[in-house]
Amino acid sequence: ETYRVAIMGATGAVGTELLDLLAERNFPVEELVLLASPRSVGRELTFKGQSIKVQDINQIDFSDIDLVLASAGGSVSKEWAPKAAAAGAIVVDNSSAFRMDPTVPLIVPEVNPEAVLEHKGIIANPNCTTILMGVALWPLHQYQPIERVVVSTYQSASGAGARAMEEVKQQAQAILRDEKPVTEAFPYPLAFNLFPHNSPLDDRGYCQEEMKMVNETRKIFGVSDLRLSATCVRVPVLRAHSEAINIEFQQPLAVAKALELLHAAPGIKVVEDWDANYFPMPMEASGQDDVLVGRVRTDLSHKCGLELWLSGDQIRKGAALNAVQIAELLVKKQLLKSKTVA
Ligand code: A2P
Ligand code: 11C
Repeated sequence: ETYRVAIMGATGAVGTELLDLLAERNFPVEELVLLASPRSVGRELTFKGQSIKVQDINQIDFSDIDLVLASAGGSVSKEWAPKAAAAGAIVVDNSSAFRMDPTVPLIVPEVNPEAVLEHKGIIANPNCTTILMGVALWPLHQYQPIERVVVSTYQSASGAGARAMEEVKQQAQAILRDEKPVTEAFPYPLAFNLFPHNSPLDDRGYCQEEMKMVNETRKIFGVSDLRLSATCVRVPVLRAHSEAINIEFQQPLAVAKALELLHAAPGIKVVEDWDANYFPMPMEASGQDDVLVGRVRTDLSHKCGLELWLSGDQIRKGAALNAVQIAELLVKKQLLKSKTVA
């Protein structure tokens, strides 16, 4: 069975990666429909050597589409995902619009694949930092339940989209020429700088990105009172996010056991060479499917604590790859139906 697939936001950083992943993983595509804003209409993108024109989302009849992979931002998803689902398509939505909706499954396939059975037309893809952390914590949590997590993130420009990645490169060039860096996508210069994630702050002082890590992880893990505190920071890295994670378990977990669990877990590559001081780096994580995890050590301040460090490709596992894996799960569970098959 092959499917009519639409990519919403096909011209963006995640959209173009979705296109590559569908080809690379040989997803059973019958027809690929590329959607973006009216700005991009007529642009051509390549899928398996074939050139496809980008169409205006306003001109599309979703009743012909089986699967929508959406990555055009929250407001576009809020408007279009329910319409596409009402027309009988299944929407895997990369935006934050529906993640905390109790009727919408929020899925990391390595963690809670069974949630796919509950879908009612829309499935949410978690925030990138949540996905990367979830992949690393879940195998440990299943063996030794987690009591509390404290995480600090080092987030690349790619999390803010294609234009933001371009902006950092231009800022770096401007600074090297002793010129003033231009800021449009970001509120402050990011090249040769860093700043706390600039999503809106709540009255306790946490930004939205930090609360996504708290609330989404609770939902995905099915632990509604999981104790987690995050500090999210944007760093001048082009692609791939990193995270320093302090985990307090209910009982002590030996480093050797944690490493054994991480080695055996899907979606993880353990990267550590202590003699060489070599651990996960965003530059090496870029383009890889696995989350790179290393520097696993006992927290010297707590007998039930472990410290670890990870880097993962924000555009791949943090967004596009996770969405395609959800689509593959739908196919595997025979939940995706082709409308063209009688
Ligand atoms: P466009 O390139 O036409 O602006 P990124 O996250 O890299 O910034 O990408 C955002 C994606 O969402 C792009 O493909 C962008 O298309 C698309 N997009 C943004 N606004 C809209 C809109 N109002 N309707 C449809 N697609 C949109
Ligand atoms: C960032 N995680 O790196 C954000 C971008 O909820 O999907 C994606 C926001 C989201 O800034």
